[in-house]
Amino acid sequence: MFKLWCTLCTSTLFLLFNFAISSLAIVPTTPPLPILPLPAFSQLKWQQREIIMFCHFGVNTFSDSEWGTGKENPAIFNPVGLDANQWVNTAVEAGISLMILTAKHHDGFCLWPSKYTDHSVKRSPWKNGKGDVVQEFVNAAKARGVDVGIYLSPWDRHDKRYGDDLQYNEYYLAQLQELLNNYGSVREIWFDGAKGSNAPNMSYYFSDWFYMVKELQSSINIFSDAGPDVRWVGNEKGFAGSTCWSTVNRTSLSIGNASIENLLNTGDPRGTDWVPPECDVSIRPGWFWHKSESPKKLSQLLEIYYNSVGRNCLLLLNVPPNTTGLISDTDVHRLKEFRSAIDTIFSTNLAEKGIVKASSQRGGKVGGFGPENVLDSDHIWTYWAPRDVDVKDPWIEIRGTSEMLRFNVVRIQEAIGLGQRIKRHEIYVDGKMVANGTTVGYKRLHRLDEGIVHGQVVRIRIRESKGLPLISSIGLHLDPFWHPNEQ
Ligand code: FUL
Repeated sequence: MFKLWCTLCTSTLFLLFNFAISSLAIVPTTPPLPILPLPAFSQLKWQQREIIMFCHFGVNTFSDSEWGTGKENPAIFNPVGLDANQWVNTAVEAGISLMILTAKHHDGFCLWPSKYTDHSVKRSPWKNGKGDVVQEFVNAAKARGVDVGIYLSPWDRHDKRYGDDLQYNEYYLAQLQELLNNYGSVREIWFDGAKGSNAPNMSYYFSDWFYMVKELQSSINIFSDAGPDVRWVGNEKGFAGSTCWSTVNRTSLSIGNASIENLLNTGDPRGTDWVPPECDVSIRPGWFWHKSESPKKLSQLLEIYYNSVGRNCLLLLNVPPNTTGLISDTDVHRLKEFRSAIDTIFSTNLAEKGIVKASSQRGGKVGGFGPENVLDSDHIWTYWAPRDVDVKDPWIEIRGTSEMLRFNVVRIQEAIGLGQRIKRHEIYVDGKMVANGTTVGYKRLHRLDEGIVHGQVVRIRIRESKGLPLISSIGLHLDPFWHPNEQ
């Protein structure tokens, strides 16, 4: 009897204990609802690459031109020292994870032995016509874990089928199938908008092309003036608009239409499609290598970086191989300098030394959306969110000493996985405004006009946003290369 009584008591206590624990258990606050449209998985991955590399290479490299006529003799193509590993190593050292090769430029010469034309490496002396630059490029990239992208120029100044809509579109689709079926995974395809006078009425069957691309490659992003996955930024200087939305209405875009360049540059806050911009620019004046040209100065590359990556864009930097088939030492050197400058500026976040506070926070201390989330290393899925009612003038600030908080660059990143939201923001140091702007997006960098500032409280005020602002990262950095008075 005593034994039964004891057992009953123990089980009752156990049940009571469990009940108490479960009623005390903290249920984490749920994330806020997204604001549509949202990036697709492959677009989010693309955005986090920040800098990718273009390689313009082909007969133009040997004829010292930018736009070949299509009449080039394939015999001029002879890069005797071609080493795609050297291209890829150069990219890896610059922190680049995706490289895009011009498999065919406007001159129509193919860097792979296409079945559908003889105007290719097949008829060149390089490797006795047995070479395949696309294959060497893909192999080298794979060996170093770098992803590949392909540029296949729609405009073709060589092929006789160009100008006949049916025949040329069939030819173009056949080449797309060769490139996307035979070389493994391709992460970006670049559809150029240029079109020349050799057949001004030629129509490209973009819908057929885009369907075919998506059928053949599951994680690819399609780039063109009009997306669908990545849009052109509207210029070749590497500069996005100071307002730059990843959103736009795809129905307002078309390929090769100069009148939409402003829209491409800024995007549209009311846009119903997520089509973020890519800033293509060359490290040299031309896209192809020319003996007489040299790479841009470090200060110019940094200017481009702040105006592209620092304005919610991806930077597609062209670094063209030379006639030997190598990236020139001057360019390798400049890229190293560029990477090391970016690391010097951004590897130290002075905000980490301070204390972070905000106007309010969603949820409690545990599992909530507190301001401390802006200082961790996840720049997408952990973020500060204010309370639902804190919509009027939410703010977040870093407090420290003025020795600690000495900086000339402010970095703000939105949690774009839940939509791009911020429309207007301001930055104050000890109550004085030092910078302001409109959009933030994945990353917004402000180089301060007045140079280095220091203070005890750095406050970021979100003056206008679509719904609640969600901030995933904040950085205060010291850029030793930034001398505003000398620019
Ligand atoms: C342009 C082309 O005409 C240039 O030659 C270059 O390839 C650039 C990236 O795109 O439209």
